[in-house]
Amino acid sequence: MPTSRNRDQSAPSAVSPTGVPKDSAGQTDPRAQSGRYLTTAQGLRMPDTDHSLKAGDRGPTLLEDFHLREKITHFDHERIPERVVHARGAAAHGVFEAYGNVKDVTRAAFLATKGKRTEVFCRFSTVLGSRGSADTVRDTRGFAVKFYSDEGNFDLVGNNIPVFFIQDGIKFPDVIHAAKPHPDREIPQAQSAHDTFWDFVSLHTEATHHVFWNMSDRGIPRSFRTMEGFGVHTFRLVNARGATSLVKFHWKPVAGVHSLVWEEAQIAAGCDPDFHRRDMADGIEAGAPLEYELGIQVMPDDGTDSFEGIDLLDPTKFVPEELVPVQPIGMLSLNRNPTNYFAETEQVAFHTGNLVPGIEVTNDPLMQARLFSYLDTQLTRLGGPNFTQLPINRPHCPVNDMLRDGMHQTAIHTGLAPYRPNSIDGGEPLVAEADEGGYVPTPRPVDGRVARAQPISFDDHFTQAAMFYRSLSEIEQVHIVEAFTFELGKCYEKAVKERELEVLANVDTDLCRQVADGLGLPAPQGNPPADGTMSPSLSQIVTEPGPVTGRKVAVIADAGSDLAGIAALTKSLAREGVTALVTAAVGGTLKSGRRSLVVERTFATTRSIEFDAAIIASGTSVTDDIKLVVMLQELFRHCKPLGAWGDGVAMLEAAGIDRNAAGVLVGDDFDKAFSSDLVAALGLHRVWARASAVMASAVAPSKTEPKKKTASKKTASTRRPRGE
Ligand code: HDE
Repeated sequence: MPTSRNRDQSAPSAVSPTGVPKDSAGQTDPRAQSGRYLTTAQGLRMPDTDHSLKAGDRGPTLLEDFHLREKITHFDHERIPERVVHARGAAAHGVFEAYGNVKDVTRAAFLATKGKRTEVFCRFSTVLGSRGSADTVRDTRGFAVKFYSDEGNFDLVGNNIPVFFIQDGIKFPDVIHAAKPHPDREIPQAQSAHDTFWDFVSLHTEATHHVFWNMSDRGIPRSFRTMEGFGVHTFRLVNARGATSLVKFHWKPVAGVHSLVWEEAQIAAGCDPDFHRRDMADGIEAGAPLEYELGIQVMPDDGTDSFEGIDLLDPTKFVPEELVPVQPIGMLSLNRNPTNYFAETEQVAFHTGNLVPGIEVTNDPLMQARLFSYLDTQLTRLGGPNFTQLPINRPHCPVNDMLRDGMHQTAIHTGLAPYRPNSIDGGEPLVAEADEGGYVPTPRPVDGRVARAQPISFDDHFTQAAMFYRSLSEIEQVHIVEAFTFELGKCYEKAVKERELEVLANVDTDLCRQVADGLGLPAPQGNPPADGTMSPSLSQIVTEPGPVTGRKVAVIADAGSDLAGIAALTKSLAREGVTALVTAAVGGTLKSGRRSLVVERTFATTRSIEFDAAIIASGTSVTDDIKLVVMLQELFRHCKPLGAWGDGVAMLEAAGIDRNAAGVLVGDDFDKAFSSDLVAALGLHRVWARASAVMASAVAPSKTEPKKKTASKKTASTRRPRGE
């Protein structure tokens, strides 16, 4: 029974943080700034914000200047602590639409209901660097998605790599301390190429598998759009009948999985540290959303927590797609840029414990520790326990939580009884059973002797690392050799390099020999795994052209260029979602007769890394401008398509580029065939046929001969997943 007394309380008027009264629907735009006049935080209009209040024109500043004090005090407190990991990030809003084909697997309505659209906020990040570090460093990328579902927020806080450095969360501070800059000089920023990282991973060999992914092309993604995502841990999904399955989540980018080449990544880190966030924001603004299909691998929950010999609780292992195919269950489209970086991207608070009915955790000891960490870190980062009330973190469903007070409380809670049981507030809030949407964990037996220990099944640190390396194409293997050679070459401690070579010897003899040669050290004998199973789906090199949405092409031009041809090229590329950017020696407008074209980039303001290809328009004069020559040569060296029509080819040749080389498109005129050849070349991502001839190698050429694949290797066999 509710209380019989009449309530006499009154609350402050309902206004937005900037004083906007709520509309009749009780809503305000949380972004609103109200009024046209400059005010103090108290709403007082100010005549001047350029001069402090002084005793005379040349006199000292007065303490009574409340405007000065408020302005400076607020400024002094504008920063919050950056994330201890994943500090560098960029985000976008979007929508997730469910295909509705997983009712058998989960009762989570946002996944199981066909056509159900759920708002999301997705933040991508690097792990190691500070908030202002470069986007293109070699690192794992965070891929964190907050689903604002009708049943509460579900956060899938994943990475672009399916495995992790450690098996038990208690090692997280160790791996991060080792990977962060050295504590004495805080060098190097945002990279793993230093002694403490390799010291740790060479001693802690369960990191080997993740290290191989980091040293592969996955460590330097081309863009967020072309990045795969993984939930990493095994989740337990529950359907409406209470039946459970063990599940791995995958994000498959519609644009394919593509990477930078190392030199490009290094140049971008200097020329455009915002390379990835700019690409995402520009793409969304240009109407090309980033799209990913959500998929699941479903394994039986038979009480063993393992599948075909793979321990599903060991986050250093993945389940090959050849063994359990990824079943697509919905589409994510990131289609809106945030309005304010701090309010949204910086203040968003992910938490692996944000779960909804139908999605549960497993005993993976890494996952278990994460369940503690995320809530804990937000208390420091966001200054108190009420961060869930921030607009970016608020659930989009009713909240009645009995949590009260605390720093920065913005809710004005009504009622007298934030406790249960109560009669004063009519017994509310009520608790919900499973059929009322309550989160009722599936009963699972827990039994065991208390110990700081791990199962024997966690002991194999090399088999999957070897499978990963072996499954890649030759060019991708060369990249791994070069990455190890570079990173270990940056270490000062010989003992660290030698110990990591011993680790490599236990993965692949040939790889170890090549890296040892590059370091000028002897290659140790190891004991690489005998099992030769391959997982071809791990290779990201495509042989058929894929989508080209979001790609950029430089069109090199000057006042004498074929402007009609450029306009036609721009139009035909735009139809494919590709942006053509007119690039010339100086800015302004190129004019010819009645036609004019705006110059969007100049040789001084751009660099090759911005483009996926470059085309020289007919009529463009040959120049020895070193900036253009370097740009064309870099594009060629980074295996990107180049081309020219008409006499534009002369500029290519002046830059030393052979018109007959692979991936160089030459036409008499700009026509349809030229455009479709270019789109096809872009769709292949790189002209790998050029690679061995042009790429700077970290290892002496005679020693880079990649290992030939033997045809007799097994492929992990295909199993039909449950719930298909
Ligand atoms: Fe995180 N991680 N993590 N992590 N993590 C954080 O939370 C932590 C782990 C991941 O865009 C922090 O809000 C521990 C695995 C992403 O805001 C912190 C352990 C995976 C993000 C934290 C792990 C991740 C974080 C820092 C071992 C991949 C960025 C700030 C038990 C599946 C989310 C914050 C964003 C962020 C702790 C392991 C991914 C400190 C203790 C495994 C994508 O709470």
